[in-house]
Amino acid sequence: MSIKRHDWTREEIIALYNKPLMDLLFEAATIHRVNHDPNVVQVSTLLSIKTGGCPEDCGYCPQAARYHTKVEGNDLMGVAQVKAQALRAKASGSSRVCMGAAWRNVKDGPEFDQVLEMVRTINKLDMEVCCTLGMITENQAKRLAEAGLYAYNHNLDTSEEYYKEVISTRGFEDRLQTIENVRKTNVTVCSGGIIGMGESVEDRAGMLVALASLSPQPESVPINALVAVEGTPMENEKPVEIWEMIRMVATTRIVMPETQVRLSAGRTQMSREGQAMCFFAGANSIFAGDKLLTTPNPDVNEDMKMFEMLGLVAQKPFTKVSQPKTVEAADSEYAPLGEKPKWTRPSHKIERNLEASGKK
Ligand code: SAM
Ligand code: DTB
Ligand code: SF4
Repeated sequence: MSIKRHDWTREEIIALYNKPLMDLLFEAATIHRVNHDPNVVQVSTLLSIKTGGCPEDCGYCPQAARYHTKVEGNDLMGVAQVKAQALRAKASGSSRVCMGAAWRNVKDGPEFDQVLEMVRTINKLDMEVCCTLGMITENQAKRLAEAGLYAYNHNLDTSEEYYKEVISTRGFEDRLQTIENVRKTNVTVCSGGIIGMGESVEDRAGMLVALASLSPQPESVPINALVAVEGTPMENEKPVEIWEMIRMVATTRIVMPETQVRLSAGRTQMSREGQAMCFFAGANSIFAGDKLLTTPNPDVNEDMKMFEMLGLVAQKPFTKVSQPKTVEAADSEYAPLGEKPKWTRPSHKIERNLEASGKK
């Protein structure tokens, strides 16, 4: 029943997604219970360590410099500030800190060295550390691993076909390459996507085919509902219905039975009942804290009440994979290579992106 398959077809996944809801829920919940404790939910806290001013044109993103959003950009945070925030997250019950930077890719130099120090600092607090910094090379993945990184987040976001309607400054294959680079280390892979960007059910299934066919499958898969931010090309997308979220979570659970499925962006629009159905359908992770990267997230106390009401408990750190060791900068085995990899720049035209950037 919960045999892990890497050869799911798009048609099979569409058929699952469109099943009568009660059948879909029952199948997903059954698989969930075989592979996980259904009353345990992993809690991550996001921290935007470098906000805004990003050169990419991701159509959903309020941090892309070219769109006229209200996001105020910030330089890279200091290590002490990151430590203070991590301690707060730990005190409020988070087992993981996920640090996000509005970068296209990582460049070797003092800023990356500073991020490595943040990783060391948080790992020493006995919390799982995740980073999402854009594209990285194998050498950079190894340096992150050596610092004690637990997970790297790099979303496929949607199907390969629809990706071309969302982003023109990089290709889908770059995303896969970064995931492959992370896989050359012991760092776990976190990769998922967004629903509600105007994509079809076929595209949602296409993304799940791509994720499920990775071998090994990602250890965690965030499912985000688009947060339609004013000024982005997707500002007028209609909100994702709760039923779509439940179906997407359940389908993800069935095709990736062992992964942690994360109920990610979009929870402010979901009722407790809706979220409870997502947990029943196999979601077993959330982002907690009143902010995601730049947009609001439910209040921590409200989430605590929800956990109490549902009898859910927060997962302890390093439950699934043991804690990595931290090697100090002075003892590092890897020197920065200063590589300039040739990530693709397809630069095809996406009308709504051009319109929103006012460059048409
Ligand atoms: N710059 C890096 C990158 O793109 O890989 C890391 C940060 S980026 C903000 C991380 C992820 O946040 C994106 O891949 C996307 O899935 C998600 N995201 C960004 N804006 C979003 C939005 N408005 N709604 C939902 N998810 C969003
Ligand atoms: C993920 O899949 N979702 C998070 C995290 N990984 C980095 C980010 C959501 C961002 C939502 C929009 C914002 O707050 O800027
Ligand atoms: Fe930049 Fe990441 Fe936002 Fe794309 S999703 S614009 S790469 S911060």
